[in-house]
Amino acid sequence: MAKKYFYVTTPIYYPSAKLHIGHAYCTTIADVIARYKRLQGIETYFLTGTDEHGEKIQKNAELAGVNPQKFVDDIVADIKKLWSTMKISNDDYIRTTDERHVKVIQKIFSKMLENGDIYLGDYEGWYCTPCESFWTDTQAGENHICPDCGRPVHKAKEEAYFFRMSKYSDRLLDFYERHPDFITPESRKNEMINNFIKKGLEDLCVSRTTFSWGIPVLENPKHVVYVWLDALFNYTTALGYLQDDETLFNKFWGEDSEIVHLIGNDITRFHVIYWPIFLMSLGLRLPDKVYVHGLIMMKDGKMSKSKGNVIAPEVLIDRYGIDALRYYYVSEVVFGTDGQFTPEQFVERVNIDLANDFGNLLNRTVGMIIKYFDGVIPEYQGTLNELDKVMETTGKLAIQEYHNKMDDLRINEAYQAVFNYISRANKYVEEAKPWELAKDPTRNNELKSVMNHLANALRQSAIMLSPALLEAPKKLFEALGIKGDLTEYKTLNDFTSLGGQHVVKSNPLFPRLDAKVEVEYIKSFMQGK
Ligand code: ME8
Repeated sequence: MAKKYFYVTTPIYYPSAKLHIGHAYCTTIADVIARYKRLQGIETYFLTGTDEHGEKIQKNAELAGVNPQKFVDDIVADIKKLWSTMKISNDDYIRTTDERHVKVIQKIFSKMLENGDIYLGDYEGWYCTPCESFWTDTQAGENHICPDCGRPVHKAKEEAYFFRMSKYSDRLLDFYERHPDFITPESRKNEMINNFIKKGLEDLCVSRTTFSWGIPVLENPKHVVYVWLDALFNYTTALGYLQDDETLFNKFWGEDSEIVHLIGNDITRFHVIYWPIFLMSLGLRLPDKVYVHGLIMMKDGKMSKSKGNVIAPEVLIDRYGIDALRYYYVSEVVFGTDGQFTPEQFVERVNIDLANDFGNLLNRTVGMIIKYFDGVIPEYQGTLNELDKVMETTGKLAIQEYHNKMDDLRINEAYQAVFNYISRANKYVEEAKPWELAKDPTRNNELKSVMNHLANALRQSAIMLSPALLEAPKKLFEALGIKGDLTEYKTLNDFTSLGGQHVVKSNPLFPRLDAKVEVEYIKSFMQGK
């Protein structure tokens, strides 16, 4: 049974550089899920934020010649601006440098010290004095060289805190067994069990003394808390955990809440091994699902600054609008497996699905209603013939499939179902041939029926598209003269009550793009410009 509340999170991103279309993908999918749940009347909380501590940020700040706080403040301002431009509907934005977070992490660390899960020991590794960094055997390699600066490293020992991971291995495996959907897709689970848990979990070093940009351990402030222990708890501190007001925490981290963490496959281990174990240590409930999405790759592999193949979301939004990018995300990337961004496919999605199939269906429907019925949508006539029946059955099935897939978080398949409905509606026009019906006054009711079914299919598609597309569905409602709010979700299954609205001729929802010009345009931003 569906739970009363829904809590969805994105990873908190490192503010070490500007975000790219990969980060925006994850945040957009979380946004689509949150909007969908809200439409269904489920009280939803959507969190995103930034992971601001650690050696890398400290070093980047040094390179930029500013203090770390100023460094992250500037990037975070950019990130918040991006989410606002993209109309991301997050309910809160957590920063690990927020005082509310810092204090809670210190309390958590103390609790874990008290319950014996964290103990003080020695960390042994290969140390690079100029870089002040420890490296493992593998990192230092056979020649014992610092992987960062290439200078020789030496064996060194240092006091550090450790977390007793091994104590929880059996409980974790038992939890996986009892919650088969915890890690989705399932392939990720087997990977984790075989590669990490079965090999035996080693105690985890959870403090550092080689740099200072982190949360100091209260009991021993020369240590700062390991970034992942610090970062993972953002999901609970943002809700008020261990703070004066725990109302949100009790609601959205309580048993009545469905908790979903959306992450990329680069950080699975932290979320499905460390995170549940940390929660067990504090006696807190575990999330329902860690949904591991695939990464957006470029033709030449991962996006990276040095390759010059990073593309910023703003480039696409400024030129094509947020709906085009959001649609690309929900349609082109198969949820759960890696996808590849190519300018050709981006332009094709806009042209074929949005401009041709969707925009054009609206355009021709409005045009015909104006031509044949003076712009007034005819009332529902019943299912007059086989074609009408097929349209309605297709609609019912599409709505059902959309819900099934959305509930399963198979977002691209859910939107495929909507676009199949739209394609069917285009085919219905060809088959019903309204232009011929219009020539025969005895068939006027059939013509009315076709127009009513088309307008309704568009109305229903707009509602289903509305968690993903933020502008086009509204414009579609205006064009069809529908006053109702798109969030009146209960009308989704309604096939009979549309009629009497005045349609309005408007600009195309999505102008067709000149593929050659636009592919070149996007490419010009992919060459590290
Ligand atoms: O790992 N395609 O932060 P991060 C799709 N701070 N998604 C991508 C992507 C791509 N090419 N590149 C990044 C961290 N992402 C930690 C997280 S959480 C407690 C701490 C998305 O800035 C994807 O969701 O490296 C990935 O898991 C996340 O950004 C990593 O962001």
